Amino acid sequence: MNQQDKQTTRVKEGAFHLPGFLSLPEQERIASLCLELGKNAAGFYQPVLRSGAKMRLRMMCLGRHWNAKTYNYELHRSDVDGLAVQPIPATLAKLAERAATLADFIVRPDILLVNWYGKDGRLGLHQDKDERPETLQAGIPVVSFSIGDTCEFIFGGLSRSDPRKKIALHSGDAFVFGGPARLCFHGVGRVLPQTGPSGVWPSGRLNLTFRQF
Ligand code: MD3
Ligand code: FE
Repeated sequence: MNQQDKQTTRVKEGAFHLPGFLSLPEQERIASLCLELGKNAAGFYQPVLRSGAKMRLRMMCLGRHWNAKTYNYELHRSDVDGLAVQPIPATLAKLAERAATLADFIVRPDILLVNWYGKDGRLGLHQDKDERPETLQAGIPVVSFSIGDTCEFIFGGLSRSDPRKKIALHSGDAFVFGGPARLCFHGVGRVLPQTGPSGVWPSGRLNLTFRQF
């Protein structure tokens, strides 16, 4: 079965779920690339928020670094170790552009946040609004790839108190959030241990979010 035969589910206006977008070989390739980059000096770290709370995940930013203290993007990791960020591999950016196209969006990703959730990994309800105002206003999408263990993805509306839905994100799934859904609240609930394809990711869940600054 090729990608043309797979479905693109519109979850709400501007929000698209592409189950099985990544083939198993693509997942393996992305996983090993992220593992390699993650071992470098400017690799994975555990972000500490301005509240002093540690985020319940390991993060690695490519292209630009998301500063967990200021919520700004920068070229050096000034809240971590001052190291320069590593570039986004062009092959990965191209894959994200292809996913966006299937949802009728155009994006040129220049930021890639790689999140590694362990078995107790979580990400509280939030909006992604630290990119340029022009990007947000134009509704240029965020593209996400999930690899490894399944998680419970939570997404709501434009207000924190809006009703939420839960969707299971499986290894190989892509999600595209743009247009009127670009500023929807979302988060990650439970990660379901040992649910990923064997031998692809060491443990837990890997998530890649491609963004345009
Ligand atoms: C909805 N990551 O890195 S990906 C994040 O699974 C983030 O690691 C989650 O939220 C994760 O900021 C969710 C799906 C996703 C990504 C971006 C969005 C959903 C989104 C942007 C706007 C609305
Ligand atoms: Fe987010």
